[in-house]
Formats: sequence, structure tokens, C-alpha cells
Amino acid sequence: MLDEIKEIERKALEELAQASTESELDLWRTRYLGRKGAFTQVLRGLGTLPKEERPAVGKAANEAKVRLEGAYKARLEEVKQAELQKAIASEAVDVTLPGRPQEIGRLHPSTQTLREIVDIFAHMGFQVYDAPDVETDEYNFQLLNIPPHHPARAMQDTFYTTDPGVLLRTHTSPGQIRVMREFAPEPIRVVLPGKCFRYEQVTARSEFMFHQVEGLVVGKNITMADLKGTIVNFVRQMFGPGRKLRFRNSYFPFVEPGVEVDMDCILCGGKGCRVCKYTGWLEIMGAGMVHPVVLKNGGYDPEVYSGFAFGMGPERIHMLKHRIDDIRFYFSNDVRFLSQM
Ligand code: 2U9
Repeated sequence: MLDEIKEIERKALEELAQASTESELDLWRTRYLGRKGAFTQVLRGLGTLPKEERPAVGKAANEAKVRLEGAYKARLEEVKQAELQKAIASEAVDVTLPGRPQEIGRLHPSTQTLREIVDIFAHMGFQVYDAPDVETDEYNFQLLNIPPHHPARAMQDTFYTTDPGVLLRTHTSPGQIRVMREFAPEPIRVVLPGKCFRYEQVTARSEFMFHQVEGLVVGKNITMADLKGTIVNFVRQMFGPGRKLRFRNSYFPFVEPGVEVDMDCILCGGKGCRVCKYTGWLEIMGAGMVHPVVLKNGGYDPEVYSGFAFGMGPERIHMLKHRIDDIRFYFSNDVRFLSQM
């Protein structure tokens, strides 16, 4: 029996050394130290031994059990330590790693450009005036000296609503009539940023919804020199101090004279390239002296007051600045494009 006890202890220590998890140790403990364990079986068999052998065998079995319990506790501590080290290793944070960049949102490029344009004019004393997107034929065309069958109407194909004479504005110009009627006969110095809508084929150069910034200055003795000075200052702040400008006469129903404003090409500096179609010039906006009929429609006497106005497309300005050749990028919600701006 003593040999059996020695063999059980040897086998138990061998298996204990191989147990590497707490659940394996629990199984081992049940097998050797539990109520139905190997030593309990031995101690239950004591009755079959001669009386004089029982004390030595019982003592040997209990001593072996005590040794195994000590070995179990030590092994359990080792296993716990090993599991703790494993957890520490797997959950270790390498604090020297670079942080994960936080995705941040950003303003739409059109909004950024609108704000940049408005900010330049704000520094020249212009106020911002918001006018409705839904307008009437009267304000969008008639009061702007655009008579019913004028080509400008065809150019500005229009989204009409189901209400007769009610439409989505095709430019921010109707807002300028509202400004004049609201402030007449006070002097005016405003910019009108906002959305415009034209029922046109969507192409690389035109969208059915786009933004515009128009400006209006009305007062006494306002001249073309004021218009040129204001626009030269704007262009040089927007595109750089070295920019050259060219004013070409052009026709718009609501101004007379009207001009197209060109800037020397930002890519070739005026030598001629693909971007400026080898002209050396890029058209950036239109302007002109407010037509007397329009002044009158706004409540200002053209014999006493004069004014100038201008209009530009922020998407076009942004496209020039960043050499983007397709306006559809701005409204196709492609984050790959928008997130670069
Ligand atoms: C009133 C009086 C005058 C606004 C003007 C332009 C010239 C012009 C275009 C630029 C690119 C529109 O966005 S665009 O397609 N605009 O060239 N706009 S003068 O003149 C006005 C407007 C309202 C009462």
C-alpha cells in the first residue's frame, strides 16, 4: 500500500507540472484531493489492512496529501502569474505608437469659398443680405430689365413652380431689387451670397444648382472707377497681389455699361496654356454700372443716384484656384473629393 501511495504522489506531481490552466488544475484537484479522489480511496481501504499497519499507511497518505496540496497551491500561483503575464502582454499598449487621426468634418468647398469671398467684401464695408431662393418672375426677370422674350431668359432656363410666375431664382439678382426697395433712398453696400437654380443639362461646366455671390453699391457719384477699384482689390486678395485684370465690355440687361472681368492666367501667368485656352486670360466674373431702369425699379432716382454691381460663381472661383475642371465634383457627395478641400 505504501508503494501505491508513493506511485499516486509521483503521478500526481507529474500531471500537476503539465497542468497549465486553472480549469486543468481544478480537474487535477478533484482527481487527487477531492472527496472521490485517489487518496480518499486509499484512506477508505485502510480497514482492509492489518491493524498494526494502519497508522503508518494513514500517516503516509495524509503526508502525501499535504505535500500535494502545497504543490497544488504553488502550481496554481504559477499558472495565475503566467495568465496575468499573458494578459499584460496581449493588452499591452505601445504608448510610443502614433495616435489614430480623428476623422473630422469640414465645411463644403463652396461654403469655404463663399465665406472667403464675403469676408473680403466685409473688410471693404459690405454687409451680407440674404434673399429668398423662391422668387417671382417679376423680381427674377422683369424688374431686372429682362423683358418677357429676352434671350437672357432662354439662357437662364428656369425651374418654375406650379404657382404661375413663381420660380426658383436663376441668379441672386432679384435679391438686389429687394435690398434697394428696403433701403431706398439710403446708400447701399451689400453682397448677396446664395444658391441659384437653372434648368440646364448637368455637364462638367454647369450644374442645375450652384452658388453665386453678387454685390451692389448704390449712392451718389458712384463711378466705374469705384467698380474697378473694388474688383481689383477683391481679385488680388482672392488670387494674390500680383494678379493683372482686364475689363472687357459685355452685355447684361441689368447693367450699362457691362463688363466681363478677366484675370491673367494663374497657371501660365498670361503666356497661354490649356487652362486659359492659350488666351493668357481667365474670365472670373461680370460687373457693370446699374442700369437706370433697374435703379428706378429699386426706388432710386437715376438722375440723383448711381451704382455698380457684380456677380461671380464661387464654384468657378474655387475651380480656378484649385485647377478643378468639373463642377459636378462639388455636388456628387464624393468624400474622396470633398475631404481634400
Ligand atoms: C441688380 C443690378 C445689377 C449683377 C451682375 C453679373 C454682372 C455677372 C454672372 C457671373 C457668373 C452670374 O454666376 S454667374 O453665372 N454675373 O456676370 N452679375 S452684373 O448685376 C446686377 C444685379 C442686380 C439689381
